[in-house]
Amino acid sequence: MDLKATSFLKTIFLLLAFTLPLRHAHSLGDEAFISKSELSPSSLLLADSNNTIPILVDEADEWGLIRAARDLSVDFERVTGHEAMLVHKSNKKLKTAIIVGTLEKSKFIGQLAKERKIDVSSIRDKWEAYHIEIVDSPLPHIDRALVIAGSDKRGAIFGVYEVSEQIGVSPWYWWADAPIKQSETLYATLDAPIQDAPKVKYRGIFLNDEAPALTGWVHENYGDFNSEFYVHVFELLLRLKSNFLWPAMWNNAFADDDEQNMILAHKYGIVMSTSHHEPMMRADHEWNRYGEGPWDYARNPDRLDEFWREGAQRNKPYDSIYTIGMRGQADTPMSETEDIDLLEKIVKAQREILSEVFDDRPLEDVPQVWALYKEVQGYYESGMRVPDDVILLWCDDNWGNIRRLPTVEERERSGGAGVYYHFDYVGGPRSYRWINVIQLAKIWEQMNLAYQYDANQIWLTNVGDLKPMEFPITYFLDLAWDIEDWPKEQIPEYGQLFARSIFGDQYAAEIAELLADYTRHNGRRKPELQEASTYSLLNYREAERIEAELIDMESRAEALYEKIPETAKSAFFQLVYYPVRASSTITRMYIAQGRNLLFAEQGRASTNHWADQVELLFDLNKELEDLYHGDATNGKWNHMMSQPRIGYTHWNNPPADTLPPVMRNRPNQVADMGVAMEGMTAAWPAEGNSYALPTFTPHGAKERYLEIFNKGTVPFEFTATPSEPWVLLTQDKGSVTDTLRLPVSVDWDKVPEGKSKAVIDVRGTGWGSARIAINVTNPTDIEANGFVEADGYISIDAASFSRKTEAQGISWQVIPELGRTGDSVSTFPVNDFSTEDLKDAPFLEYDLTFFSTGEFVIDTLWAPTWPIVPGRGLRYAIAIDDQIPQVVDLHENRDHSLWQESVRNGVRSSTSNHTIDSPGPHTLRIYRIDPATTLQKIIIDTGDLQPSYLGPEESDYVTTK
Ligand code: REL
Repeated sequence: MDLKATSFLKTIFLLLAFTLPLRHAHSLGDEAFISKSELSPSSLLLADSNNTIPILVDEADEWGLIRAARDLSVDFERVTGHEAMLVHKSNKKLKTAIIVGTLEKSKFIGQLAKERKIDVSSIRDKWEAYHIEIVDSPLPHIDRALVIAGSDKRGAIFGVYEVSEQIGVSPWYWWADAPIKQSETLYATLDAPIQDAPKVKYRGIFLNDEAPALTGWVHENYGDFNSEFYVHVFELLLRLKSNFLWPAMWNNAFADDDEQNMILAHKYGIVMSTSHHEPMMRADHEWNRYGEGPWDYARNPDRLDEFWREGAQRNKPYDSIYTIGMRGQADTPMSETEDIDLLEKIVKAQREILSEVFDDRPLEDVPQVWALYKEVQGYYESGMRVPDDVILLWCDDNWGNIRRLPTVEERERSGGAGVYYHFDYVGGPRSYRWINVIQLAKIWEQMNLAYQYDANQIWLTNVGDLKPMEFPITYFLDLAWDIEDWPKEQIPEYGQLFARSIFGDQYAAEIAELLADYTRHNGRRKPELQEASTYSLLNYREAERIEAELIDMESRAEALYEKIPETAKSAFFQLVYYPVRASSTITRMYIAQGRNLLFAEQGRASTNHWADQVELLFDLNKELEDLYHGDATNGKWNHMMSQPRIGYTHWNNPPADTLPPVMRNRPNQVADMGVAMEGMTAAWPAEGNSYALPTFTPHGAKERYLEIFNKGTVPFEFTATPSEPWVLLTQDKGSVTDTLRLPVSVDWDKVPEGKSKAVIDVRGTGWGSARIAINVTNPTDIEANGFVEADGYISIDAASFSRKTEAQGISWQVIPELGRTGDSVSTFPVNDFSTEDLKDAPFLEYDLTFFSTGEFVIDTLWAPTWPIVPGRGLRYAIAIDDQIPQVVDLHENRDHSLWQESVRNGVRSSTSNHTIDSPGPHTLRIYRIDPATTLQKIIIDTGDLQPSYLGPEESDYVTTK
């Protein structure tokens, strides 16, 4: 090949390189550009056993960037043992360097750009963008450099922390003691530049509901919520590529408590604001400290104006977003009635203050936000408006379901919109403040809606005490950075990437499973809402199954804890072991309480054993907390898990965990038989009862059980005799000390066709015998196809559809891991259109086989999503076969108690009635009408559906082909 041809190819390559879409780096993804070994000859050595590459940063550059570069230099020491020297001038000794700077303030970056050694045209003027590239001969005396250029201060800082994470320092190295991934050598390998920039402008957290846990810890370590504490928060946020904070406000006033709080936030690069009910950068508590007269604009406008003016003046030098509007103090409505005139007057006054204070810039350049929280959204819906340049902050219902998103017209507003979300909440129907109860998939489902409807100016989430929310915080902020990098199909993988980023490859898959399992479990029903009767002890072996899942989850966590290297144990405890074991302990305690109460009613001697179990598990909850506060974390996180979570009786937590009430009895020194059976509270012998096991059908439960138990303390012998040869028992006699579970099944080869009856006669102590009826239905002549009716129901996981039909470019798609029992389905792309004409609607089909006929209720379980668009519901249509589809609006009845029920249960149930007049195969169709309807489960009651929390497990699926 001649020289000309090579240079032609090179030109083509360069052209291609610059027209290719930007490569994005996301630390958890697969675009790693730093490795421990030299991956290619063009790799740049960053560190070996003797030296670490120096970091060159212009002294004139941003203070916050120089500070972050210093973090990077220390991070190198953490990883390699050698700090990277921070230098401000290029000199002969350098040879190679990491050059860090902003486009505007770094003379080094400026020179590189000017000499076209880096092409930063596509990040210039962008918000928080960065460019990373290996450059040959970047500056005199330097042969090669890893260049990190930022379009602005934070862009450069994020580039620096991207490198930090890739060399082996997790953003959680301090806040969760994530182990440093030590390495003697480090190389950068990039064959093309990496450029990245966020999709959401302000991405942050709200430290809230912060006592007793965070407050106890802060007081012990820092005395107060001062700058010594806050610098740790700022650093964490920047490492997570976040830029925005609502500070702790329960007993504090960020700017007033310590002058350095605000100064350092600004210098670090954090944009501060105050929560939805704290206007004009003034904390609620500042009014308690300095305010005169009532917090009431109608009566006290002058003093309030003055108070707010001081806030604006104080914050003028600092990056801030001004909350405008007014609510009552401490998160209460401003007044009993909507006083729109007054609120408009308040906003007008606040904006006047801002334009006077910020007389050097147009008012639209002073970021302002109006939070449409709780009753304030009502003001908006009743017609109140603020000027277009104000960001509208739409809020969730405090339970992770966004109430409303911008309409097409609202999306035209110049200020745009954002979302205030919750991982933690104090309020009704019940506070949840202790542990992480948030599924990643739920965050994705909701924040994807926010993204699609352009609520992308602010994404803010209430994280309570910050710990133990590390996992969902990371995900939320990664989605905020660029949700397009994280499609729903990657939800399961994210857990693995998160685990890998902290614990390395070896156990990532197992850890991810544990993270998914415990969050699914807590998402089913938050620990604070659980009680003895949550999971059914009688039906579908629900409590037993959940208990088995939990025990299995705990033993996996236990086994991993043993294997995890010493250096990672504390992090593992905080991020995995504690949340798994502590969450499991609560549920197991309530299941034990359920057994205790049931067994007391049945008179079992084992009642006391289950009372002891409740107490043991209650104590274990405290022991785990003590471990978190002490030995497992070397005492670093004392107080952090001190939030009470057991013994709620109304929305607010009890002052301390309170032992659930248990029953105790005093068994006699005799032998005294009782017989309980699956599905029944009453146990033989109890007055006025007849005893039967649930009906056996070929596609139903394969096995049922009797429990022969002792009411006294002396063992006894029993016999169990079935009346028919097709009733199978695993034993027909034996001895019982405490409880003996006797499985019962039927021999389908011998059962007659149609309906049959039998009896099991159980004889033990005392007079007479327990006679338990066995009913069997063995239908014939029906060839089953699809989900088969059995035990009086058909139960289907929504994602197990038999077919789906797309229409008008919209289709039903699976959202993995969303929901209480499996995956969910929703329609994509999310858009503004409802499919009013069902001919144009995408639909799902489920093949079913009924053995019975009649009027059946179909209960569909949906994510508790809000209709999002004003004046519209959340509709679907449902039909069996060619019956006329019924249109159902999930929000037809907007009764508050229904909403409460839906957030307690984590699903919104919706029912429709259908007539099945012939047995055999049928097809159920579910049509999309409105966007954002997300289906989890379908339960058809064909006459014998029993109460349970999650509904029966999925029915048998039979294929005829
Ligand atoms: O979750 C919320 O947004 C509210 O409960 C809090 O912001 C509220 O202001 C509360 O902490 C105290 O007043």
